[in-house]
Amino acid sequence: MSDRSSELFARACACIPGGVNSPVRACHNVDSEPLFIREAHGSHIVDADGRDYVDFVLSWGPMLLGHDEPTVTRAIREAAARGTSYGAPCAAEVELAEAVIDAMPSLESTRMVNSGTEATMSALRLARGITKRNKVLKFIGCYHGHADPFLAAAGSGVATFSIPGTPGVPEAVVRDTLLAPYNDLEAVKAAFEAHGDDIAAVIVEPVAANMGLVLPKEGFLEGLRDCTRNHGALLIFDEVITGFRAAFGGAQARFGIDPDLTTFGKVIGGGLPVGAFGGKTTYMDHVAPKGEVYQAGTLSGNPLAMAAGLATLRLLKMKDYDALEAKTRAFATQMRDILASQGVPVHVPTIASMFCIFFSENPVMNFADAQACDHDLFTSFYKQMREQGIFMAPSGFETGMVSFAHCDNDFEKALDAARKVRF
Ligand code: KE4
Repeated sequence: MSDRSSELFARACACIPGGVNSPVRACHNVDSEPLFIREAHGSHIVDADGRDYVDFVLSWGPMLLGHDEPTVTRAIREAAARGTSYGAPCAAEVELAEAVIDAMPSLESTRMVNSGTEATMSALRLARGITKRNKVLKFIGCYHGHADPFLAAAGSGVATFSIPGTPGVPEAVVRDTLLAPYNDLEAVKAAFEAHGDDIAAVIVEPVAANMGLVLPKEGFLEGLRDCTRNHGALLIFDEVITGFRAAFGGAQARFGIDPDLTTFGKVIGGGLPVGAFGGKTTYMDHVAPKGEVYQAGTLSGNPLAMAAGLATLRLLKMKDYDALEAKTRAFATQMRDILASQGVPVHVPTIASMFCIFFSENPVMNFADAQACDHDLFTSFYKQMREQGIFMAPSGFETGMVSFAHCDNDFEKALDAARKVRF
């Protein structure tokens, strides 16, 4: 544990709950204290003691171009020189909306918000407002931000009503939240058989990245599309992570699915607070002030955030996603081989620029499988990698991220570190 980070963490714990502004950063899942970061450039971050790390967290997704990308940083500086917030529309809001719509096959209209949570919360309200139905079906282990309806834990049985996933969420709120195991179409069909006429929406991470990385089974996403269409429910793709990362056009382009609504975050802000929800105008025209479904935000469309997002998307549009996927796949394969050679059970799923390390005999297809992994082994792996200058997501239920700034030396350093890990 570095000295300056320890000192800052002690101070932070005296004035911020748990010493962090978002729980996962506290590193409780890996029995560690958080590193405090001083700066970040490209594929590297530097902690408060000046120690350098290869970064495979990338701020949980936004930094797909790498940190401190010169064009993005310049765009933010230039926007800041024109004032930081107007409370009135500006051209950059239009340009970013046009860029998101241009990239995403299903979008005709989009509304900017300030986080992924706001995006999914607003998309659910919109779906309920349009359909006049109350229930939402989500998948166990998928995370859609911390709005009450999504903080539901599985009750008994499959695809049944939920119980509050945390204190503070009223039972009344999650009474309308149905849960099913990810990749389990039969459970979804059962839910629609039982409640189909009151299900407003199904919300799904088209590639699940909050239970570790779990890929959709063949036909799963297509099945959701058919089921929702047949029962008059909306299909919401939560692309907060996969948007602009699974492909430039997101998972919807990669898998050829046409969701009714899509939510975004992370990458579209280039590291500044931006979220968005969007879809066909037939749905989005219900959003106030055009329609009657209320949604608002003081800093929505903030000019600095728009400038960062716009510069980011313009650069990403020119990037070679296939090359990045090939690099990530090669890295994940070598990582798996190295860990397997040490006699531990390991699976390293990967897609696009994402990967994760499951210490498990069996493939992971849902949250129950992810829970059954050996998380003690993950903790030991995390600590030893961090000691060697490799910054990984501090939980076996998160996903590793690679940026366009990662170079062969970064991958080699991480693989070398893995060779030195002892279980
Ligand atoms: P935010 O409100 O944190 O911007 O986005 C919520 C969200 C929505 N949907 C998906 C698929 C997400 O992954 C997230 C947030 N992701 C987590 C990391 N897996 C954020 C990290 C954190 O909570 O600090």
